[in-house]
Amino acid sequence: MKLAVIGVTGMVGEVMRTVLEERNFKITEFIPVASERSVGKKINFKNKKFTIVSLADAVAMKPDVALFSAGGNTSLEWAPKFAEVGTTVIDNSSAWRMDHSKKLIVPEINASELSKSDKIIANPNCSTIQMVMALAPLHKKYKIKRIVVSTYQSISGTGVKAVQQLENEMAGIDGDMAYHYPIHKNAIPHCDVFEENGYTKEEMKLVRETQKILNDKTIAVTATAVRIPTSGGHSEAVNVEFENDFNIADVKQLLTETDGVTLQDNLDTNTYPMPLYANGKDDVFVGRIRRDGSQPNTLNLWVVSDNLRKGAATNTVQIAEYLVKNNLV
Ligand code: 11C
Repeated sequence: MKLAVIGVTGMVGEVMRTVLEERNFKITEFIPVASERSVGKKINFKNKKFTIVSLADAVAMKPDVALFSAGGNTSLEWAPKFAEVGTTVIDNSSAWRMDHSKKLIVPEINASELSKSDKIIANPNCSTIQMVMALAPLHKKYKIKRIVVSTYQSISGTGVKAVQQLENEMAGIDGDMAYHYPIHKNAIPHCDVFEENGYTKEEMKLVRETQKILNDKTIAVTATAVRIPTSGGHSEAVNVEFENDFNIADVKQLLTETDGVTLQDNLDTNTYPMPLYANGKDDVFVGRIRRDGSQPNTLNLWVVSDNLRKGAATNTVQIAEYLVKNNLV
């Protein structure tokens, strides 16, 4: 397995290296790729040093799989060039997610859609992944009618500039701003750019990607995405209305049995998910499960996950693992 990581020096690229190491993903040749200014520099992977190469050089090396996390424009331009030489691209940007010819994959939910002919595979947005991980088993059993979600998103989702902004603000240092406003002691209801309809792109990803992954256009979704000064993961307050009634014990049992989901829900011990404790973990944590008494068949949940792990790097690596395990590359 010749594996390239595109955007290897970025925040997600770094976590991809860690996750590949932790999961002992079998690689015969590792090809680290980054922007021109990093080409020639060394990076560490599995206790060895590797030299960063350019995108063009990486295409010429014809990797079996390329994990992309270098932004939408790089993916749009370069993923097809890799696909043309036979590489299977797993792309972490938003570039291909809503393209009808591309699959949008969360392995625990819909990896079985994949075939050998999928040469560009899209990895969903972090806030979508953690929400559908919690909702997919419930959708199967009770059928979702409508989701109302509010997110509390980590600054690491914006990138290193935002992490630096918060550090500067906490230290009282003037510096570059990733956001229009201070993030320290603040909550900014603005993740990604605004669309014509008044929602942000991040909010619309929750709508469109959820329908695509759960393969059900009838699911109504409305979202408010908010950036908060935390770094360990995204949190989501999810209100979900089902066609069919449920009982809370069954919901908890179902989530306990779901791969990749950890139930943290014990009011007696003040147990519920929080980003501080999800940080560095691969699971999606679910708690505060309770019936919404204001209308029938409706449930409230609190969902937390490390946005750089299951929200990005881990999900991407899991897709690669699935391809290998099923002889699809
Ligand atoms: C955020 N979810 O937290 C974004 C980061 O579409 O892959 C990832 C953006 C994307 O701001």
